[in-house]
Amino acid sequence: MIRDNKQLTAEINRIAEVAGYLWEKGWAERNGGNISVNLTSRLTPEERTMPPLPHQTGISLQEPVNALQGEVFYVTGTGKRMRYVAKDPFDNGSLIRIAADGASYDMLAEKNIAPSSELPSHLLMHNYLKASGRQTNVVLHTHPTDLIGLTHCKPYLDSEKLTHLLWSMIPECRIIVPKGIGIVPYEIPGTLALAHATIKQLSRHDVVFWEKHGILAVGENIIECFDMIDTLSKSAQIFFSARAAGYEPEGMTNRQLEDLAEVFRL
Ligand code: 2HA
Ligand code: ZN
Repeated sequence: MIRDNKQLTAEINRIAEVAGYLWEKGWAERNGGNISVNLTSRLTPEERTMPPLPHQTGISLQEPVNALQGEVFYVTGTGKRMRYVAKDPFDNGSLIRIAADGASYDMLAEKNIAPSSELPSHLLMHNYLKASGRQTNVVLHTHPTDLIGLTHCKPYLDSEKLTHLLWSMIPECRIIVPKGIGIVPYEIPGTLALAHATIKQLSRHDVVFWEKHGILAVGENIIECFDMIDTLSKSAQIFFSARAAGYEPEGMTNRQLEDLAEVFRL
């Protein structure tokens, strides 16, 4: 029984915890957002080769993910709501295993819940990150109102400019999101075009803004992914609050930001 694995259950509980935060934050209207987590290292060799659900094998992927052969992921289900993932992750998501050819996957547990429409994109990102040697297990996508709001303003659709603006609102932002943010111009949700454009940004960043749609973060664990987005959102709120009060926030100076980089070895 897969739920007897304490390490796995702890990881799934963390996914549920974060799904709850996404809902509480107002970042997950209806079925907005999706999560995938590589759980392979949490499984015993026997669990890694567990039999698939009946008739749920060889589900093809649009593009192969050769760096992920045999790896097992938890993925939120298509059309499933984060507020329900929070309550019952196994009723609103599934475990899948990438086949030995890297071109298809099997459904493992526990129910036959079809994965998120963004699964092919998530897997391409996991594949890219693994092939680049990054210690990244998580891809988290969500819809934070304030950060999406910023992407509706053309002058901010510039990675350096927006990174500087958000960093300069609060010292933590510089520390918690040291690689800044990448920006992907609008693409239709769920498309591989969006995935490939995102992967380009992931070579330099852990957080990517999708114009007029949402945010994607990658990291070693899901709490760290949530924290990066939450800190960026805090910065955006400080910026908007100052603006709403009728003044332009001064922002930290370049010197102050450089001092942080030096002290925290960023
Ligand atoms: O899962 O957020 O981008 C719904 C979405 C698609
Ligand atoms: Zn989305």
